Amino acid sequence: MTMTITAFRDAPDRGRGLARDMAVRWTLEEVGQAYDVRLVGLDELKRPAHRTLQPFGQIPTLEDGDLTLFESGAIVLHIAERFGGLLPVDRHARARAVAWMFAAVSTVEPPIVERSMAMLLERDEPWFDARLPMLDDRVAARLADLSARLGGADWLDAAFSAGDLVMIAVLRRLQGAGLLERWPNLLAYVARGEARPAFRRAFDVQHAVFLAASARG
Ligand code: GTB
Repeated sequence: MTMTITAFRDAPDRGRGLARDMAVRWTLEEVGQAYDVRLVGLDELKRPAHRTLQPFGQIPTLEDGDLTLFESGAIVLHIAERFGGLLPVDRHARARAVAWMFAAVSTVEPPIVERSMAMLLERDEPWFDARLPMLDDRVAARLADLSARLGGADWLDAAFSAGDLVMIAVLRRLQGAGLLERWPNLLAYVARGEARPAFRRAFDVQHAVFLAASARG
């Protein structure tokens, strides 16, 4: 049975693939699984019907037969475990790939989200200019450590894995922030991920949703 995911009908990122359905789409493309997408309007997110799938009224979700899942990281892990190619067979390497997934969502992403939320909601506050450098520093501290660990390697732990996929999806949220540019190896790492055919396919499909919505006006 074809899996179904949910994504925004009207993407607030204007089709840049920054919302969290992108990691799920990319994962499905990497493992070669066709999927259906149910587009959800912002007004539908907090309704009971959607909350049965996602208790916090957010996207993405996954329906895979009898299984309904929320949390993009858990969804990526489920797909990567079910189909081959994104998690190493070696037990230790597999555990390390999962650790990188957790590192992406629980260590690297929080300061990035905090900064994005401040940019979105606090720009007009009188203290914003004083707060921004502190938010930048918190993101930069994570990026510096990640850059040091990646060094000159292509991927975080030998072959490309779900750990890289989630990490790159997280780093992409820094687009336009002018922070990633301080670490050329991280810029190249993100570009390497974005050059993967599976990424391109996932990106184009979600971008088409934005283009169709724009055409409707
Ligand atoms: N931890 C959850 C997961 O990983 O699945 C978080 C899910 C989440 O944050 N979903 C967001 C959502 O549904 C969309 S992705 N928000 C609506 C709500 O909470 O009411 C976050 C996102 C939104 C917009 C941009 N953007 O415009 O660039 C980027 C990322």
